[in-house]
Amino acid sequence: MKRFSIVSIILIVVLTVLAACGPSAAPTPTPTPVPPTPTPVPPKQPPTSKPTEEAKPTEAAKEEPQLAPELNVFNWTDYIDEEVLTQYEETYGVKINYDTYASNEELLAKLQAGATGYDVIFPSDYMVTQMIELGLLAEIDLDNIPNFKDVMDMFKDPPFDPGNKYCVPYQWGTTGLGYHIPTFGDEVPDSWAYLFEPEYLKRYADKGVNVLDDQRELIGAALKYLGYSVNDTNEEHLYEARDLILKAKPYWKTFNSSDYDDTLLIPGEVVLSHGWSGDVFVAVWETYDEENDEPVWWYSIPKEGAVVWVDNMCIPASSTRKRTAEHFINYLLSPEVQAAITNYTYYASPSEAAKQYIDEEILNEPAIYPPDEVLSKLEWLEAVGDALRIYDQIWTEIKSQ
Ligand code: SPD
Repeated sequence: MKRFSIVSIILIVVLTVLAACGPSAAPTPTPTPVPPTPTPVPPKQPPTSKPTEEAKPTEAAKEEPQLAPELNVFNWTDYIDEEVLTQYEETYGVKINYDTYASNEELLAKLQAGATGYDVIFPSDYMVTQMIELGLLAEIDLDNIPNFKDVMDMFKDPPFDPGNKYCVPYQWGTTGLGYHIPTFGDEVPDSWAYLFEPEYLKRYADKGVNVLDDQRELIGAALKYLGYSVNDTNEEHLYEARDLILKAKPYWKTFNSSDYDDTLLIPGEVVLSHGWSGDVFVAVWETYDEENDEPVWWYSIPKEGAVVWVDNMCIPASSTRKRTAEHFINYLLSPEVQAAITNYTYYASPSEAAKQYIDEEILNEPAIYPPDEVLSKLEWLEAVGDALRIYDQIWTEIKSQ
């Protein structure tokens, strides 16, 4: 729990007292440009004890539906403040078994290989479509998710899941370039050329370049640079994207989308990284030069356009604890919990009501909450139907050469 520090523990104690005062008791944001402190989850009632192997329900749980004793949750790497899980276990007596993955394709492969134990998963937009088509998701009962009312309109009734029949949103963000300011100086890597053009790469590749180990994201970035849609299904265009990637690949040090912020950006193992907004902002705040009051890392959205995405909370068709899964999903969607997650992940929350609890530095950061004029240049990844076969084949070529 890297961003959960002593400061947070003090804040928990303060918030436990302040929680009784209602929403106005939200923590005061720290002044710009000091990196935001995480907002611990205001408990429904003072924490009782540390979670044990068999968590015991508290008084709050008595008004709740019959809940299963445990829940198996499978989420992206480093995508939650673990205090949120502890709080749920202590309040409702449900033990959370938490496991992580690094890409949509890894999640899909696990489910297709017959993994049946999971109760809550977090696929992105296009992967929701694929999973619905494959019959891998259970329908969700929105009546059991009252916090869905706080979801912003832009995330309701999405094209990849009409009527939110299967999923509700968890967190959203963009995909761009994280760059090391001391290396680039006044120059802002504002184009995908910085990732794909050998003429550019030659200047800094010896200091390390990372790309996301994610087939739709990497092929999508190459397509976008070539002037095509990130969802292009034209075979010729896809081969052009493959060739661009293969020419750039010798200059790349790593393919990493799981812990690149911690293991590559923060320690300075690379100076440029294809990355997701929140992960790059972890590096921005963790390396912030407080003495000179300036960041060491920053994030740019390339001028050719990029991907905007939303990860979603869904229940696999094989889950046997659907009602408890919905209860947990509703908890994760509550305004205070959404804010605690965003204050930890630096990804934007789809909950309008969470905004009052989100640190102002995050809420007012256009690279995290992009304004409409930026959003209008971005593209959502969509399922590509039969062309997925070509994407898979190209990805195998890219990874094996
Ligand atoms: N460290 C958590 C990252 C989660 C990012 N999900 C992004 C999916 C975009 N296709």
